[in-house]
Amino acid sequence: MEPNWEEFYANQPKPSDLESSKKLLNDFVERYSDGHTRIALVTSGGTTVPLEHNTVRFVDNFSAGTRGSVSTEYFLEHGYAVIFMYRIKSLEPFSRHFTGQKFLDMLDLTERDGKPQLTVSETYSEDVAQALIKYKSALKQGKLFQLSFTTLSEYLWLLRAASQALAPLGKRVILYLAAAVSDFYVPSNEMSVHKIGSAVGAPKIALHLVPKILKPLVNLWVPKAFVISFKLETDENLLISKARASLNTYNHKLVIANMLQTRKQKVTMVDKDKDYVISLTNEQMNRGEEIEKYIIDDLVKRHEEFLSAKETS
Ligand code: PAZ
Repeated sequence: MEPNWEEFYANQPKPSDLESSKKLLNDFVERYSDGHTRIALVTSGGTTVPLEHNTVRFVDNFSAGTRGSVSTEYFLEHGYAVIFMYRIKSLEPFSRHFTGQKFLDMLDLTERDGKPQLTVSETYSEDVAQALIKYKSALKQGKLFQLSFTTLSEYLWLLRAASQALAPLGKRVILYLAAAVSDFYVPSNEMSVHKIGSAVGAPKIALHLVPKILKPLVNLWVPKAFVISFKLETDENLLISKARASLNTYNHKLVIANMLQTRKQKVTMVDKDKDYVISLTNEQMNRGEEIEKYIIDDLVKRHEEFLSAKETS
């Protein structure tokens, strides 16, 4: 049986800084009560599920935060203001371009008046400058606000707070739920307080189902927003049917379906009436093109249509 989301929330520990995050969210949203700027809430990266209260071990997943961080850059290019809700230490917009590099290899030292002077190494300076210009410009215009989470419960509390803060902006809001959120968790009252020991043998840990948060999100928290969820599968035969089932159950606008193995090259956009593929050729991949550019181009058009459509109710 599906667990009740209200009971579930009541038993999830609140992040200690939730109230200050809510204040920052409200301040950000307030800036866009101008009636025209479009706003995207992008969730990104994976959630952890702690196995102990004093957490040494946790269940995690593969998500690197590529989808969310790249998409954020393209939303900003289209003039959107973005709340980027991301897993700590996963990829972030703009700095993601340098994540594969060794930080110290990107720097050079010179000397002036006998003192060491730090510069960006010539190999990287053009790319760093480009990324920095865009990042600083987004911050200066107040268009990018970042919020971070690690655990499933932190994610869920922040998602609810962000959705509720955005609700007054109605149809101008896109929720782009790209984070890989755990479907399972260990309830607080079943969790070991201290590090699970091995002296008594292998532990038996029962994972419980997390309720589907899309339900209250779509129906109660942001009923007017353009909500997009993602569906990840490893078995191609299930992908589209599961995406469609999710749409029919939660009644949101769109599911972006992707396979673990090919997620950087191909996605399927699934709505109530149709589905279509967005993909990159091998040549585009080799040129370093990013599928998120095409996903966001498509979404911006769809959001535009959604905004100009007459209310039916
Ligand atoms: O973060 P990433 O770029 O490595 O992966 C992106 C993704 C596969 C997590 C995302 O596209 C997605 O499908 N998110 C939802 C996953 C889910 O079905 O829970």
